[in-house]
Order: sequence, then structure tokens, then C-alpha cells
Amino acid sequence: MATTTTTAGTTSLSTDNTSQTSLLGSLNRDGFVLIPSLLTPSQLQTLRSTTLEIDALARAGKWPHVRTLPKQFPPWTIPPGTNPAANGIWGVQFLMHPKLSPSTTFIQHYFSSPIINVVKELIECEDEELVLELFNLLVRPDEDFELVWHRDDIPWNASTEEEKERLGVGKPRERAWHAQWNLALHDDNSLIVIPGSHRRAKTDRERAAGPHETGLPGEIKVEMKAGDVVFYDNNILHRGKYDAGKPRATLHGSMGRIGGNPDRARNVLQHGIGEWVGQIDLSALEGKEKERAEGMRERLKSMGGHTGEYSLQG
Ligand SMILES: O=C(O)CCC(=O)C(=O)O
Repeated sequence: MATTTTTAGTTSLSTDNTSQTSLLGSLNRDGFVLIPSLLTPSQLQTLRSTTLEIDALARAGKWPHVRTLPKQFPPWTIPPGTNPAANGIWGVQFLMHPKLSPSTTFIQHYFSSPIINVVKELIECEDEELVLELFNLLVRPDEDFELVWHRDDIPWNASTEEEKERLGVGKPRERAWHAQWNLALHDDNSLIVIPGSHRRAKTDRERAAGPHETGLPGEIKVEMKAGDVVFYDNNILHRGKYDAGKPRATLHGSMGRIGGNPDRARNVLQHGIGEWVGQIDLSALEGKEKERAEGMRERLKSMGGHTGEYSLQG
């Protein structure tokens, strides 16, 4: 059972919300589900030290795929010949990229059963339907930074009717096409959500809110301990509030299932992953896990390939 406390106008969820219902039940009801301690201490240690390496590389301007300050949303394109980190960063893209040398650790983690089993439960599918999507890292910004209130896939100024249509309000619930998560490698309470807002249009109060307004009715900070993961509906009303003085290394991933809207695959591929997805090095995986990962990759390529808009390699 979740208990809440209030800090500076924002209520914090301080325990997990998995005890009363299934993971899927919680996700459907609240728009997010917090799973404590998904990682063993040794997995946590390995991932944390690998992300430290990546963080240093990216801040030194040696990795071109970064979320730059003060930009909030993709595309993350860096003009050629410029230092990608010149204005500071708040994220590192493409953890499984073949040119990122520590990518093996992230590949092993992304395709591991603890993650995959939760995804399968939340999107109600089997191994044979899973589709590889995105895997990025959210880090401490170089200066304090906040994201505006948003839903990932619906513009803020969508009308109430459009929001209801896109969110399936009043329709029977359908299996989700993808799952998205944040896995914290340090304690992290940067993500602020309004529980239940993934299944309704914005209220007048929310519609009139300032982009960084604190204290909206019902808002909570999702309080994660290192090793916890939160899965969330990316159309929940949410924002991020980041403290430059606080370490952050939060793995930000998504996975889908085959047959979904081709726009979704296009979206994933258009982040640039289409250019290198064929070269992700799966050689550290073994047996069924490797087979499953290869299948996930092929399904992403086939979904994006329908339109002929991509020229995937490898
Ligand atoms: O930093 C976070 O936890 C949330 C990031 C986010 O809202 C986004 O990338 O759309």
C-alpha cells in the first residue's frame, strides 16, 4: 500500500504501489507502477560504474548523442564540428550503440529476464512479439533544469476531445503497444506525475497551469531508491525537475510489441537507431536470451521497413 508525504507543494510516493494489485493493475489504475529493488547489489554496482564512465565521456564532449541543455525534447541533433556538451547535458542517448565501448553491460541488462518479464506482463505478450526500442541514460544536468508538464505523444494544446480520443477515454481498455521505464542507479525523485491522468483529459486547472507549476492537485514525486524501477504510461501528465548538485544515473528504456502502429516504429527508428540497430553487438548474450534479442531486433527492422522509408544496414 502506498503512503504519501508532502514536500514543497509536491506529494511524494514513498513506498511501492505493487502490494495490492498486479503490476498491470497498478499501471492501468495509476498510470505508473514502482517496482522496488529490481537489481541485485552487484548488478547495481556494475551498471553504476559503467554509467559513470559514460557520463564522463559525454560531459567531455566525446559522445555526439546527448540531450543538450536547455532543450527539452527530441530531435537531439548536434551541428557537425561542434562540442556536443558545450552548453551542458542532461541525458546520454543510445546506450546500445556499437560505437559506445561499454555498451555490452547495457545490452546485457536491456535484454535480461528481470526487465523483459515485467515488460511482457505490462504489454501482455510473449517473447515472440517483443520489439526492441530505445535505451538511454538520464543524468544530472550541468545546471538546475526543469521539463514542462507534458504527455509524450499528445501535444499540450490538444483539445479535450482530441485528448479523450487519443487516451481511449470511455473505450474498453486495450493491450498497450509498448512499455517505458526509468531505472534509478542512484536515489532519484526527479520524475513528477499526476496519477490517473493517463486515462482522462486535462482538467481546466491543469490546462491553465504554468509550464513548471508546482502543487497541481494530485501531483506526486516518484521516489525511487537506487535499484528501483518505475514503469509509466508515457501519456500520463508528467514533468522532470532536476538538481545539478545531485548525482543522477537513471536508465530510460522502452520496448514494444509487434503489430503496433507503424508510426511507433517510425518514431523509434527516426531517433537515429535505424542506422545502427543491425550492428548492436549481441555476442555477449547466450542461448534463449540471445535468440530473443535477435528476434526483437528483426521485428523492429521489419516494422520500420514496411514503408520503405529506411535503409537499415546489417
Ligand atoms: O527525467 C525523467 O525522468 C522524465 C523525462 C521525460 O519526461 C521525458 O523524457 O519525456
